[in-house]
Amino acid sequence: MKIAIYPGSFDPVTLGHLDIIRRASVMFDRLIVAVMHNQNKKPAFSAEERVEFLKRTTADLPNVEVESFGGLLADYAKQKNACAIVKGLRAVSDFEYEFQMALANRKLNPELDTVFLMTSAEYMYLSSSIVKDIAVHGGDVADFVPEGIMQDIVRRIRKGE
Ligand code: COD
Repeated sequence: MKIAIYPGSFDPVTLGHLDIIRRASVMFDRLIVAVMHNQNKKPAFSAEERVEFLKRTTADLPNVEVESFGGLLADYAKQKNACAIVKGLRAVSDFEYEFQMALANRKLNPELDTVFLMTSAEYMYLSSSIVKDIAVHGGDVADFVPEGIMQDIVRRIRKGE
């Protein structure tokens, strides 16, 4: 069984993330979407909230699971018996950072390869930070986040709860 992990902050999940999840889910037998800690980012949503948004958004994908993990991705992949990490690439600016992480992860776990999926053109500019910025200033995020969780994201960001 080919198991892959799609790790990220998902703070919150966007249509760009969902596009990668859908495309990766047909490439592997099991896809584990892992909400993890990025030491360079301070999340706006708790890990539990991010997992819940992702679970609701991927409920129609039977081979996709969502979990959170607080440690090293390379260890988590070993624990889950995963053969690959899935990452999305939007632009050249993503490449350097992702390249560095892919090599570090393979050094930590030599059996682990990283598979990069190119963004779909319509989501090239899209990030969780842009969604939060638009929502906090009262803009419409309907084209950027999955429909089923949009209201919850907006309510939560505007109230700052
Ligand atoms: N289109 C395509 N792909 C996209 C889009 C889009 N519009 N938006 C985001 N993506 C991709 C990103 O390129 C990334 O691959 C993935 O989706 C998740 O994105 P984010 O922004 O939610 O997540 P990041 O980049 O903050 O995630 C970083 C990790 C949490 C994966 C990283 O910090 C990590 O591995 N942490 C665990 C600790 C660890 O092992 N550290 C050592 C790493 S070498």
